Amino acid sequence: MALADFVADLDALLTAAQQSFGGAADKATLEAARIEYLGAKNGRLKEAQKGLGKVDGPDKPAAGKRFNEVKQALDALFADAEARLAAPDAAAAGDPTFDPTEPGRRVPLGHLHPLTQTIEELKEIMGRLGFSVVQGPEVEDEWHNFEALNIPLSHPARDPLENFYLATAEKLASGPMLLRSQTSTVQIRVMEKTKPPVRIISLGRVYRPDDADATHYPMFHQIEGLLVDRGVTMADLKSVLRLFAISYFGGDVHIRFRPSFFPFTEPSVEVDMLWNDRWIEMGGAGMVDPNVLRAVGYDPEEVTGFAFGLGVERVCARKYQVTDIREFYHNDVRFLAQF
Ligand code: FA5
Repeated sequence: MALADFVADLDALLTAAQQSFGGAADKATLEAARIEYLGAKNGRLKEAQKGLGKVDGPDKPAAGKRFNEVKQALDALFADAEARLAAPDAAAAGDPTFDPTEPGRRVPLGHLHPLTQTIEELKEIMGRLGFSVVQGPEVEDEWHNFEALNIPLSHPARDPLENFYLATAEKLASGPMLLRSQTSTVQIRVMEKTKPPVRIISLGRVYRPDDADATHYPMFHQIEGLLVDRGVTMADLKSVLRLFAISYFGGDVHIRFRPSFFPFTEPSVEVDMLWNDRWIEMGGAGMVDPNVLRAVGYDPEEVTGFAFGLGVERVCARKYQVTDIREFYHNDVRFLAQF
C-alpha cells in the first residue's frame, strides 16, 4: 500500500470524526461515535491500523508517525466533546428561558462627559473668534491667585476658610500653595510671559470650599477670557460675550451687565444672559485693572484689556435645562447617556 493512500485514508477518518464528535448533541450520540471510531474491536481507527502493516517497508516509520498523530487527535476530540456535554448547558438542560436564536446583547458605548463636551465646544467657539487656548496649574501660589490680581492680604477672599490651602511638608520659596479658586490666575501667567496683544482663553477646574447645592459645587470649571491690545473697550467685551452666547445657545441672546466689584477689573460687572425669556447669571467680567497691567509689566497708558470668567457648569446646565449641577458629578449613566 502506498504511503499517500494510507495518509489520505487517515485524513478522511479524522475529518469524519471531527464532525461526529463535534456535532454530538447528547451523551448517547457521543458514545455511539466513540464506538464507531475508537471501538477496540471494529472501530474505524482499528481498521485503519490494519493498513499500517501493508504500507511499503521504507515508508512504515512515516506511516506509523501519522497514525499516532491521528489517534491522539481522535482521543482529544472525544475528550473535548465529553467535557462539553458534561458542562452545565442551559440549552442541553432544556432551560425554557434560553433561546439560542435571540440576537446578542449590545455592549453600550461610552462617550465624553457633558462637561468635557461643553469645554470642547466653548474652545471651538472662542477659537473662531481668534482666542487661543492656554492652560495653567491647578495648584497655585499666592502671587498668581491673589497678589498679582490686586487682592491684598487683608482681602476676605484670602481667608483660609474660603480656600483650599495645601499643607506642604516643606516651606516652599514661593510661600503657601493653594488649589486655585479662579482661572483668572492664568491671565497673570500669560501676561508675565507675553507682550501685548494677548487674546486667550483658559478652561479648567477651580476649587472653593462652597457647600454643594443646585448651583454650587466645591470643584467646578471656569472659562476665562482675556484680550489686551490698544484701544480695547467695554463695547468689545459685550460684543465678544454676545457672539459667544449666540454661538453656544443658538438663537438671539442678550447680554446684560450689572455693576459689580472684582479687585482685578475696573469697572467690573456681573454678566447676565437672556435666553428663552429667562435671565441667568453666567459670571464676572470687566476691564483689566491698571494695577494688574502694571504688575505684569504692561503700560496701562498704552494698552487696555477686558477679562471675563464664566462658570462652565452653569452655562451647560442652562443650555440643557439641568436644574441641579450636582447631576454632573453623580455620574449616573441614566443622566449622562442623555448627552
Ligand atoms: C470669578 O471667579 C472671577 N474670577 C470672574 C472674573 C474673571 C471677573 C475675569 C472679572 C474678570 P465669581 O466668583 O463670580 O467670579 O465666579 C464666576 C462664575 O463661576 C459664577 O458666576 C458662577 O457661574 C461660577 N461659580 C462660582 N462659584 C461656583 C461654584 N461653587 N460652583 C459652580 N459654579 C460656580
